Amino acid sequence: MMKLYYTPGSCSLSVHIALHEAALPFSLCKVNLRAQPHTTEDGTIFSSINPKGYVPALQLDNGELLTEGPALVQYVADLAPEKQLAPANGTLARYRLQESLNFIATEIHKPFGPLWNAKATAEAKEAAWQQLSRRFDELNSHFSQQDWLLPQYSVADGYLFSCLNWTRFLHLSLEKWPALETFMQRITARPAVQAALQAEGLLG
Ligand SMILES: N[C@@H](CCC(=O)N[C@@H](CS)C(=O)NCC(=O)O)C(=O)O
Repeated sequence: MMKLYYTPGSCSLSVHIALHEAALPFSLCKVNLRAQPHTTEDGTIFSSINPKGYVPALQLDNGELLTEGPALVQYVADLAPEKQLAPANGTLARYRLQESLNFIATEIHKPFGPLWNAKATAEAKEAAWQQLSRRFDELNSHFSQQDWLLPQYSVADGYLFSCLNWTRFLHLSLEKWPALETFMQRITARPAVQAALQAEGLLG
C-alpha cells in the first residue's frame, strides 16, 4: 500500500486530497517539521527516508519514494483515470494541467515562504503579500468565469486550495477576492477534501 509522508496543513495536503479523490488505498505517516532535525511519528529522522527533508513524499507500492507535489498528484491521478483528476497524458489539456501546477508551485506556493518565516522582516512579508495579491487578482478573474482551474475539477484545484488555505493560519483575508473565496468554499465542500481535512485534524 502507498504511504504518504505528510504534515498537517502543509502542501502535502494537496496529495492527501488527491488520494481521497482517487479513492485509492494508502496509509499516512506524519512528519514533524517543527522538530530539528525533522522526524516521523515513530521517531525516525525524516531525511533518512527523504534526503530532501521535506513533505510531501510518497512511498509507492514498489517501495520507491516519489517526491515533488506536482509529480505526486499526477501520479495519483493516473492511477485512477476513471476519476478524471487529470486530463490524459499526451493531450494539450494535460499540458494545461502542468501549466497550472507549475504556476501554483512557483507563483503561489513558494512565494508564501516569507510569510511563514519567523526571521523575515515586516517589509519582506509585505512584499511577499503584494506579489501574491497580484496573482490572486488574476485567479479571481479566472474564477469569476470558471469554477475550476481547468474546465473541470483536477488535482491542480486541490493544490491551489492547500496553498490558499494557509491564509487561514496566517490570519490573512481573501475578502478582496470574492471569486477566490467562493472557490475555497466550493472545494471545501467536496467529500474528499473533507476527509483529508478531517484526517489532518483541520476541521472546525
Ligand atoms: N519542491 C517541493 C517543496 C515542498 C515544500 O515546500 N514542503 C514544505 C511544506 S509545504 C516542507 O516540508 N518544508 C520543510 C523543510 O523544507 O524543511 C514540492 O513542491 O513538493
